[in-house]
Formats: sequence, structure tokens, C-alpha cells
Amino acid sequence: MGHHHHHHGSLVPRGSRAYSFKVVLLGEGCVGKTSLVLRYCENKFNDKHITTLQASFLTKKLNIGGKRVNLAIWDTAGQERFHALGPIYYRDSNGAILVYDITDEDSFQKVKNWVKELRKMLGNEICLCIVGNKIDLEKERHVSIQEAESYAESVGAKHYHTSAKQNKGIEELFLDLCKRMIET
Ligand code: G3D
Ligand code: MG
Repeated sequence: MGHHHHHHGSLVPRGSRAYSFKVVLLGEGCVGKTSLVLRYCENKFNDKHITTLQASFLTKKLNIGGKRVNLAIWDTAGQERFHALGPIYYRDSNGAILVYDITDEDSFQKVKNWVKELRKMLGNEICLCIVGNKIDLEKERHVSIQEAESYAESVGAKHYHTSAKQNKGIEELFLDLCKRMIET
């Protein structure tokens, strides 16, 4: 008795499957990529342990309205400083978080280069997030909000502002990205 309760897939409650997504962090060195992922996954700031690793990824589990999501978040081990990040790093990604530092105009130009490369290599399947980090340094801002937001819109990306230092905007960023990846 009872075995007929589970031999049909159709009896599995709707929405009980887990989504697995790969998300990569990209951007110039020092913009705060490692700080963002450490804040999000471990609620730490300025922890140096990860910078010594060769490559790293952290995981996070979410439940969004009954949909389970497993995130694998790939962080660079600093290779971006030597322009050594290639397709092996970002292939098979469902989402990319392209980070710049709002006090550093050059880091925003680097984001534009990453957008071009990702669109060329992966097309429109990948969800792009452009993130202006370090908003706690608003007084030293060198990238206009208007310019950043309209650029993001023009390339089909969404724009977010964060501070890893003050833990601002990070939950919202990842939650929004997950919802977008579920819909893709
Ligand atoms: P990266 O992984 O992109 O190379 P890191 O960047 O996460 O290593 O951060 C580079 C520096 O920026 C670190 O400072 C870090 O503390 C700082 N940082 C990261 N996020 C923020 C933020 O939101 N606000 C401010 N004010 N600083 C931030 P150090 O001094 O350790 O090099
Ligand atoms: Mg780093």
C-alpha cells in the first residue's frame, strides 16, 4: 500500500525541484568583488582568508516563494589584475555580476568591456547585473548614476548600487538576479 503514491513524477509537488545557477563575478581588481561575495555568503567584511586561494567559489541556498535555488558564486583569485580571465571562467554561467567602484571611472570602462565580451561569447541567455560598489564613498563618486543606469539599460542589463562595507543592496541584488534567472 502506498507505493503508487510515488511512482509518478506528476505526484511530486509543483515547484519542489531545485534550480542550480552559476554566477560569476567580474570587474577590475579592488572594486570589491570578493568583499561582496563574502558579505553575501558569510556576512563578513575584510576577511583576508579567501585572497590566498587559487580560485574560489562559494555557495548559497535560497528559497524564493517555494522555489529552491542553489547558487554557485564564482569569484576570481585576482587574475583580473593580469588580464588573465578567459572563457573557462565564465562559460556555462547563468548570471554575471559586473562590478565597478563608484569612485573609479576606469573601473566602469572595464565593465563595458566585460559586457561586450560576454554578449559576444554567451549571447542574450546570460543575466547581466552591473553593480556600482562602495556607495559608502558617495562623496568621492566619479561615475554618474544617470550614465551608469542608462548604459545598463542600453545593453539589457540591470543596474544596482551596493556597499559591501555597510552591507547595503547586496541581498536585493542577488534576490533580483535569482528571480531573473528563474524566468530565463
Ligand atoms: P576585488 O575582489 O574586486 O579585488 P576586494 O576587491 O573585495 O578585495 O576589495 C578591495 C578593497 O576595497 C579592500 O580594501 C576592501 O576592503 C575595499 N572594499 C570593498 N568593498 C567596499 C565597500 O563597499 N566600501 C569601501 N569603502 N571599501 C570596500 P583593502 O584596504 O583591504 O585593500
Ligand atoms: Mg578578489
